[in-house]
Amino acid sequence: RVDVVTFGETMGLFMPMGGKDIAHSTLFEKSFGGAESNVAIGIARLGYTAGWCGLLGDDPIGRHIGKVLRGEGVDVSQVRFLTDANTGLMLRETISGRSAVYYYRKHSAASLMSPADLNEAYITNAKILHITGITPALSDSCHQTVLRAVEVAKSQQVKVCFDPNLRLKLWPMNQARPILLELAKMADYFLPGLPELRLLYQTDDFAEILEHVQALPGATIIKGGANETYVHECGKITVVPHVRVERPTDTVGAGDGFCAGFIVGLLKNKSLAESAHLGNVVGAIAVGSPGDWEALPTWEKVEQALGARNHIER
Ligand code: KDG
Repeated sequence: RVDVVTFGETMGLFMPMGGKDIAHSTLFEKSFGGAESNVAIGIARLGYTAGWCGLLGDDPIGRHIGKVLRGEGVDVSQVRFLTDANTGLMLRETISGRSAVYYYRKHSAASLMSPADLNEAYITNAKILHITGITPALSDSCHQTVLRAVEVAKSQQVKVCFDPNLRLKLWPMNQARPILLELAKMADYFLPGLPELRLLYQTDDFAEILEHVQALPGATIIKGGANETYVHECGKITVVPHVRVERPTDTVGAGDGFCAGFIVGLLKNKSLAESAHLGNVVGAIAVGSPGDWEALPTWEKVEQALGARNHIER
């Protein structure tokens, strides 16, 4: 049994080296990424157990992903490797601080996931199920898998964390909106960014956004406000200050770092505001190197950042 179960698509990631664009680079750094496996790695590094479930292609990238996740301490006992579908890929370039992602993931192994792939006891034995809005965008069977996983979790009081992770390159807003809003209503902890809420509720008016959030049955933690994180629980809003990062290297994965830190806060029985602060600390450390998950901290690093432990160089 693991503390946290999550599932979704993890893809090979190729990034041009030396600050070049994809078209002109001849050298690429190879990694991999997937919002849910990034969160699982983050949780494992912080000292808790996380299981990532998903389908990978039985190909060099898929096998590499499986090995590295296992090496990071993520439980991959529920992962299956398909011989008749490939692991998805993505390319990412960052030019003048702006990233652009190109997906090669249609009909990937992960998109074939269906409710039959879920080990329901694995979910009900966990404390938290973490899902994202990327998975329902992949295929109808993936959407059904997310709904079934939530239903299974809720039947046994397993808490559900939901990060909408809106990806407009995967589906148009009018298709995404009803599905993401339905999942937001089912979640115990809804973890959107402010720009996502503007698009979901079709308003830039912050007061109006808060009204929508207050109507949700669970708690909402709004990451990425102008300078702060907003925590809504039972009608009460708490403001948690951001953790400043002077020069981020790669901001992709910051939200996943936030989720990992926040979930670990919950597992440590911290308050929602304290958990959100932990999320901010982990997210701020996560942006320190290229790649989605490589810079995610250990608990020791978090303690250093919180000033609770000194860094001894040698
Ligand atoms: O949050 C980072 C993710 O966006 C990245 O790992 C890729 O999962 C991914 C996706 O579908 O965009």
